[in-house]
Amino acid sequence: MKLYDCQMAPNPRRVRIFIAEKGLPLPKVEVSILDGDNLKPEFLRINPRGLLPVLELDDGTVLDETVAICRYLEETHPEPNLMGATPLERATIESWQRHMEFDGLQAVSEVVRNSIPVFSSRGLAGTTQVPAIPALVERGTASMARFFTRIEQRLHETEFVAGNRFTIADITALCVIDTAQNFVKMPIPASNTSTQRWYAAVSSRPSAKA
Ligand SMILES: N[C@@H](CCC(=O)N[C@@H](CS)C(=O)NCC(=O)O)C(=O)O
Repeated sequence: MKLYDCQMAPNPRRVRIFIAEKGLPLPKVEVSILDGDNLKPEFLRINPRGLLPVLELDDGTVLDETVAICRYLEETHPEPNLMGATPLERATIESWQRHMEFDGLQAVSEVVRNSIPVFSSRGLAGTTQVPAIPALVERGTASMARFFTRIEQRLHETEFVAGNRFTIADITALCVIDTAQNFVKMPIPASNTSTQRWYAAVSSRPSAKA
């Protein structure tokens, strides 16, 4: 098994953190999105959409989509559980995981894709070349403000995003927040003390270095 990875990108990092939490040794092949290596024929033969991460199994089967890869790893390596142990817990974690994607990942991607010069002709991730639309930065910034408000409300009530333990929903949220901070200088608002408390806890886990 090997992971086609990109160190600087949030979706591959979600899988790296997931793998680190599981304690799995997994060889990685770095594909540079900034250099456009994901759009070259060698990688498009592996994933025609030109997107990362991709997990290649030993028999040559290729899995794309972050959550599909995590689902496969969860079922083949069940401990520690990161996606739910009972029907209700699985549904709850899935729900929060989707909130983090819709409210957070989509919002920060909109800001990053439409404001960073390297993506000026790559407004969409992957093979379709469209120009960035600077006006979308405003919408993405408003969405990020909503994300910060919603996650603060949630973390005021619960220790972790999906409840009382660390799950895939925390991994997604951490990757959203680090991308916002590192790429477009949108840190957690200082007054959001519950999010700050949660961030200190999850980012000090060894897996966060992945
Ligand atoms: N829904 C996909 C999204 C994958 C995706 O957008 N990956 C980004 C990196 S975070 C990418 O490959 N971008 C390629 C590009 O910008 O050309 C997943 O979760 O795997």
